[in-house]
Amino acid sequence: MKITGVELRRIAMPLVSPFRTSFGTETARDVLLVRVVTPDAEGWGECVAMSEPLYSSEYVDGAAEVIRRFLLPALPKNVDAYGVGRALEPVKGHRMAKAALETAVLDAQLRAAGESFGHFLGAARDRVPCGVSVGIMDSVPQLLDAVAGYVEEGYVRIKLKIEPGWDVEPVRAVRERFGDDLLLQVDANAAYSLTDARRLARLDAFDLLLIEQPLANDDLVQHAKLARQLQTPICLDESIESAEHAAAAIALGSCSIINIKPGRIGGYLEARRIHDMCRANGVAVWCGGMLETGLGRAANVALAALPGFTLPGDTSGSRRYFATDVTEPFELVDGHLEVPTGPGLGVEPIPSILEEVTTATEWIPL
Ligand code: NPG
Repeated sequence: MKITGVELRRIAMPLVSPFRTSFGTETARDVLLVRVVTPDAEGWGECVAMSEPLYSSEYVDGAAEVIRRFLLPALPKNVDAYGVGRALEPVKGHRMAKAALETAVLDAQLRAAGESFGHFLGAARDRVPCGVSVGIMDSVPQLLDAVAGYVEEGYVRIKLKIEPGWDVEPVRAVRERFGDDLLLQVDANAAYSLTDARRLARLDAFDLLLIEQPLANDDLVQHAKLARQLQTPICLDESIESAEHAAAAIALGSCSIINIKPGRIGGYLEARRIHDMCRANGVAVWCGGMLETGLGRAANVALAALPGFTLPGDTSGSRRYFATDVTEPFELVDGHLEVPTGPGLGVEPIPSILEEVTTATEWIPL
């Protein structure tokens, strides 16, 4: 496939409410979109990097810079999605930037071939069950109201963000109010250390599906030690940046579940590799989210339909985050989202909305 050029587009997407995690509060998404243009089709990739390097070392200005300065010049004249990964290998790290570019190339390639992401990746179902991630709140009553709203909307699983000082009490309150049948899990975004093991073990009383990323990103050995002190299964997110990390974490006993975020690990091809490896090892996976617009969400929903995704993901409806999405909104039906079936991502940005939210564009001929 010959690429004519690439557009880097920045859009500003206000969130419907502030989203607080242990590492910061997001009130708007500053999103970098990559549009790859070929003679036959165009493709979109959404970069999941945040404005600041607080979740991981990547951030959106850095991702744009690395794409324009190092990734695009490394692309061969003729390339498909598999070739993108190979061509970008000499550039270390920057997986969020690489994922956005590879996804845009894959989308263009699939649109030209008339094949959907779901079909290409190996989706085994036409809709996926959806969970929702609930931020840290100022008070427990406020949290209970928020969770009640999501349960009402039909979400089949609730994930509570936790941090030291906001863990046992909110979890207890949600469990007491919504009962034992609610699928419930927590996410610490690396906010604890191994010395907190006894506090974290108090969460065992609440029959959680999992505790996500309790310790620092590079603490695989410490996670393995913690796993032996908890009954609640450990799930890793930030720690897993590649299939190699996933294999190491499984071998060490650092986790028994993995959150696969394609943006974090370099794209959907690597996501499928991790899925295949976990499935072969009996490790459950689920699809995480990074507050994506409909473009990123479409690809995540397709991935979440693979057979090894046995736990509900953070694949929420558009309105969980945005009053107006850039695509037709994803809407929950009976707690599920439908896997798009059209060519490529199966969704398009709506031109008038895209124009309205755009803050900058840059055309880079190849
Ligand atoms: O539903 O898209 C979503 C967000 C789910 O909680 C969510 N994402 O740590 O998993 C996470 C978290 C996150 C959000 C991480 C923003 C980084 C930035």
